[in-house]
Amino acid sequence: MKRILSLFLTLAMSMAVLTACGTGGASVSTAANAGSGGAASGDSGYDTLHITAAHGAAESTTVHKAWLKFKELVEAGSGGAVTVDIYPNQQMGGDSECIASCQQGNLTMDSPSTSPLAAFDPTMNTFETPFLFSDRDTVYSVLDSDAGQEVLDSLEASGLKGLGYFENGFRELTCNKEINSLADLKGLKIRVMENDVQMAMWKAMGANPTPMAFGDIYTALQQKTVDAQENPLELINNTKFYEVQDHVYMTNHIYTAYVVFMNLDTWNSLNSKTQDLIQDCVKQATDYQRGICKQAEQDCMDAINASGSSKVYEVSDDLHNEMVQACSSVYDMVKKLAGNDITEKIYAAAGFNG
Ligand code: TK8
Repeated sequence: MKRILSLFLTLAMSMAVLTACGTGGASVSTAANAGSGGAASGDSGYDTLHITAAHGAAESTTVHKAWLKFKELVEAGSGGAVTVDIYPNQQMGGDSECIASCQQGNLTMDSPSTSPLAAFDPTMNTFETPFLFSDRDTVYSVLDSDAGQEVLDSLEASGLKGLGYFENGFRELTCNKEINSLADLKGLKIRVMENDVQMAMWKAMGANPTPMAFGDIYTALQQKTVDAQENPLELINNTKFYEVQDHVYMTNHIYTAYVVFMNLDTWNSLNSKTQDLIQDCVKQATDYQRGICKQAEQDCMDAINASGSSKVYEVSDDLHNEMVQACSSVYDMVKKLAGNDITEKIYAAAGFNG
């Protein structure tokens, strides 16, 4: 059903673009015309651009609120020359489909997790390092560092302009059995993101991981195709995974960022005034989300605990140490996939000895 809807939306958008451009240009952007004096830039000096943006999370999440903030700021800042339509909840397809759509110019902007993006740009694998970050302040300082910018810039080789990082969050394990030691993970059928490092780390911990798109998780848990999954509290709550899982363990085994990007041709067709505004609005939306996500996470924890279907538990230091130890076997893989140089820079910025 979602596929059909997404196909319909894509078709509807393409029609709208063709009508708007009148040139048959394939890009969603009308900016190419604007640059060559075709579409009105107006008195404001901003290019005319209609942005279609997609992401995979529910409308109640802070990443959706960040997108709404971006829309509000960029539309107001450009005096209406730049407009934004946001499609949440995998309406435009799963992460991998949306990344490909953005590369092809059928979507203007997207914000997938780093993990599925790594199949398009292996540099992203630096962020798949388990236990790389222990707190949000370190996360933000690394994402905002020169090394964080270098990872964003690497997207250009894939036809994408990296603009910033929204937050998905620290990931927690959910399952129906009690987990007290690493031995309890043995053979656990767990859904993981479509990423080689994620697969390897769960195997290293003794589990039996299956890669799967985000949109298929709830049904897979319900039908017991898998017994467990892992995601940040916001998604566990807002996608209602707690309804079909008894326990949430605060493993914090990885921090996932959402990477915000634009189709590179569209970006390159914009004048610098428009580019600067878009970049600045992504930055402001990022700051806005950072200001609300900690409280949102707490609220999600409270909601899960109050649900009567699931409870949130801290993990013991012993279990944490066992997990860290087992996962250390994937650091070499990360360096090989992402590149040693950039990985060393990210590790240094994070104060991490991988
Ligand atoms: C949303 C996904 C999600 C991710 C996952 O489309 O797949 O588990 O955490 O946020 O990107």
